[in-house]
Amino acid sequence: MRSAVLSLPLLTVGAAAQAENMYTATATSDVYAARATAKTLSNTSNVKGKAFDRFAVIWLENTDYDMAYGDENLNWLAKKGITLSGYHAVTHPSEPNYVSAIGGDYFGMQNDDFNQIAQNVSTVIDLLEDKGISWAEYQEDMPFSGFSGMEWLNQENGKNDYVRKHNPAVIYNSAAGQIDRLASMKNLTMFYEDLKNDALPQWMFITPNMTSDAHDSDIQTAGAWTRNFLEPLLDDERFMKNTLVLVTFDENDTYQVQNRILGILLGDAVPAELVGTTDGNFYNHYSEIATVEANWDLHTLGRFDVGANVFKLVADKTGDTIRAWSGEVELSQRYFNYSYAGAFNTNGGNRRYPAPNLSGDGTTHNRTVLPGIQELWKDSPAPVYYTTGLEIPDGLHPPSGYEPVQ
Ligand SMILES: *[C@@H]1O[C@H](CO)[C@@H](O)[C@H](O)[C@H]1NC(C)=O
Ligand SMILES: *[C@@H]1O[C@H](CO)[C@@H](O)[C@H](O)[C@H]1NC(C)=O
Ligand SMILES: *[C@@H]1O[C@H](CO)[C@@H](O)[C@H](O)[C@H]1NC(C)=O
Ligand SMILES: *[C@@H]1O[C@H](CO)[C@@H](O)[C@H](O)[C@H]1NC(C)=O
Ligand SMILES: *[C@@H]1O[C@H](CO)[C@@H](O)[C@H](O)[C@H]1NC(C)=O
Ligand SMILES: *[C@@H]1O[C@H](CO)[C@@H](O)[C@H](O)[C@H]1NC(C)=O
Ligand SMILES: *[C@@H]1O[C@H](CO)[C@@H](O)[C@H](O)[C@H]1NC(C)=O
Ligand SMILES: CC(=O)N[C@H]1CO[C@H](CO)[C@@H](O)[C@@H]1O
Repeated sequence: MRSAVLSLPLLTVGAAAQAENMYTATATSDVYAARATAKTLSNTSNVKGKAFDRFAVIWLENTDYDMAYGDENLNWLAKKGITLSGYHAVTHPSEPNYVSAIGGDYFGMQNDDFNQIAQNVSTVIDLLEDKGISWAEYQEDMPFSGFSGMEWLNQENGKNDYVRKHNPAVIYNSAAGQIDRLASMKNLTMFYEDLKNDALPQWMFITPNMTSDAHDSDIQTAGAWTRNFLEPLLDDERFMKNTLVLVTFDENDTYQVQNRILGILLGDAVPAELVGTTDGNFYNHYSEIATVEANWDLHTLGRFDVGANVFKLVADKTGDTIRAWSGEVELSQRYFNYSYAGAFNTNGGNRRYPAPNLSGDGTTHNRTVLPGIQELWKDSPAPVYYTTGLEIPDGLHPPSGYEPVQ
């Protein structure tokens, strides 16, 4: 299937349309029963990129920039790569940040609820599959591949382990609505299985459990987990195949200060002369999509991915222009700590999904919107609020018509 977006409505009104609701049960007996039959896929591919051939993202939780940078183990990792000192989250709390990192918007979300984003909204998964690039998620302690329930507790001590709000793909029905895509949302046991079989994909999103990622613990625990996970992989040829690793956070911890977070780029795709350096350019979660688009010449989603800066080490090879923040309101006065209105804003306000901006951006790059997305949205009368600029809205500076309700 080249364009999943386009073919979906034709295929799925029957069985597969329910796929996103098939594995939502959280009772222990339901989980064990589903685990026995759920499908697991390990797709691989080898599509050359301009700056890297594999992208692995690890997200930690709720830590202010200085706290993260001050952690001994994260600092050790930072010295092996590039420190991103201008990386910002897009809002609070967790879930909308995860959602933004693959879909190019958070659609007004200001909660961690059981949200399901409409099937006609695409993610980076559509863009990757369109070019035959394999992908997977690895969610620590997810009980089985494709589990879509709210949470799964540690069966020994009852503590939080896996949570849906930290699994971006499962929240989008365009991903969770297909069995083969659910089968690529796996746990960390499967990461080690895939590593052993030399069957890791080219794009992966890794979420440690609620203790490992600092959510229920502290930055020392998360730093130690991350180093413990990555250190052996840095010398593992099954993992390092011109690989770029991004370690970052969903959001800053202090809601009243700027939502700046630590980003660390490392891996064998980082040129030797950049190891130990700092890149202070403005990035946000949308840069994760833009960087992948630039690297593999993907189409775009036509949302905030289009204007986002591509990480400089990649932009240097793709010809993308890095821009500085030039909004009417200067960056130091932007907090990104509060969501505008939209489909998932439970405080009210305009609930309409905005349409993607279908005109390509010939000013900063020449990528075009995925043809399947163009086809679906070309006649849509829905408002468009996506510019091609770096400057994105937030609750205090909302898109016109999407002012938040307190
Ligand atoms: C991980 O997922 C696999 C595949 O669904 C499942 O068989 C296994 O039991 C899961 N592992 C853990 C630790 O939950
Ligand atoms: C989280 O993962 C770690 C290992 O990465 C494990 O030791 C721990 O038991 C898991 N769950 C909890 C609740 O800590
Ligand atoms: C897996 O690979 C097959 C064959 O290349 C492809 O049709 C399918 O879209 C891929 N699925 C995922 C989830 O990557
Ligand atoms: C966002 O930050 C500003 C500046 O510190 C503060 O006035 C405002 O209360 C914060 N908003 C929320 C929702 O935390
Ligand atoms: C986009 O393509 C047009 C036409 O080929 C060209 O003039 C323009 O310079 C390109 N823009 C960028 C940023 O590459
Ligand atoms: C996309 O889905 C939403 C929610 O079902 C719907 O309101 C909207 O009209 C759809 N847009 C298009 C272009 O199909
Ligand atoms: C959509 O993108 C084009 C550039 O490609 C831009 O000129 C236009 O202003 C954008 N639309 C909105 C609503 O920002
Ligand atoms: C701009 C920035 O990094 N924001 C802040 C995140 O929170 C801590 C305060 O707890 C600040 O020190 C950071 O500067």
